[in-house]
Amino acid sequence: MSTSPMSLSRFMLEEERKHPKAVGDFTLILEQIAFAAKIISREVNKAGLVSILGAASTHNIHGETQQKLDLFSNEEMIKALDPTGKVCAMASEEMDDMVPVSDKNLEGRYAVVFDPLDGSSNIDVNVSIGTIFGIYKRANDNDCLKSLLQKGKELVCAGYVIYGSSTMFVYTTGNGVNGFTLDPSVGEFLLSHPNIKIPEYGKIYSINESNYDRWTKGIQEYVKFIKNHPDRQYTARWIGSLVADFHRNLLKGGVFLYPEDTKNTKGKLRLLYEANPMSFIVEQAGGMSTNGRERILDIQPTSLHEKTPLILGSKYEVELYLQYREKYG
Ligand code: AHM
Ligand code: MG
Repeated sequence: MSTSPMSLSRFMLEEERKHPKAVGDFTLILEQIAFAAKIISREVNKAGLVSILGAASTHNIHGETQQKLDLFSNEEMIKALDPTGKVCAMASEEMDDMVPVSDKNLEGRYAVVFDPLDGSSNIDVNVSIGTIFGIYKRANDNDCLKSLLQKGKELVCAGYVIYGSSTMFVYTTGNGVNGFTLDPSVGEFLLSHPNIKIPEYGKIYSINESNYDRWTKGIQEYVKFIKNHPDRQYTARWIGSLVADFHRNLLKGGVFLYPEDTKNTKGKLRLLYEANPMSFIVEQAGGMSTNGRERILDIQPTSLHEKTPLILGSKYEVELYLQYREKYG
């Protein structure tokens, strides 16, 4: 007799039972993120049909005000998390300051960071995009900002949702990485990719090569070497959505790079909403992540929207980059 598939909800509950002191707050937060993801997925999938895209505050055929999908996604995340009363602080890539939380969250024991819809340039053209999130325990004192500005290695959970040919929810609580695929017929995420491990090396390198002339010598020499690698033929893949590029490389192996250049002197990606969650996941899957000088998860954030160079993926390719960086700068 075949067993019924493991749903994300059941998986979370079974994980919670492994922690006898758990009171369910964390599971509730994660459940709510998964709920928001289903709503966002639904809107992303029908985006072309209902002309929800375009400038914010346009009207649909029912005369209702429409929003851009990234603003919509931001609101859905907040609407899902705030009512839990468990989140003392939130920060979103879409908002300049901390997300205001309602009073019932003041005692909340967790802080959440998220990029509600990453891959903005791909939203209007039907190319895979995603939601990224990270969850921290509240910092000891009452400073909410401090709870959000913790090092990535303090994350208790990180995950992403990819809205691709199917919708997938991938997350880790520091005990391996698991992926769940949304079955739209039952409206549930079902365990499809248990215990994901990134291969030791891959054949894919992902970098926006139009920045070549602005790169440092280290990155230029690295890419030249990769293209003429003595042992295997690499191929380039660049979707322009971190979630999609990362997800592919996580499953197939390889490296994703958004390094610093003369225009983006600190790279383009944000430490809190993009680099830290993905770095936590890749390390849990057996890979590596660096800014070229230090492990991403060791960086002490100083502001909500700071950027960082990001090089992450299979161990072999990331270690090789560090050698080139060391040699050429
Ligand atoms: P966004 O937060 O505005 O969506 O930008 C982040 C995205 C990443 O998903 C992607 O890796 C990168 O920007 C692509 O940048 P570029 O357009 O320079 O290739
Ligand atoms: Mg983003």
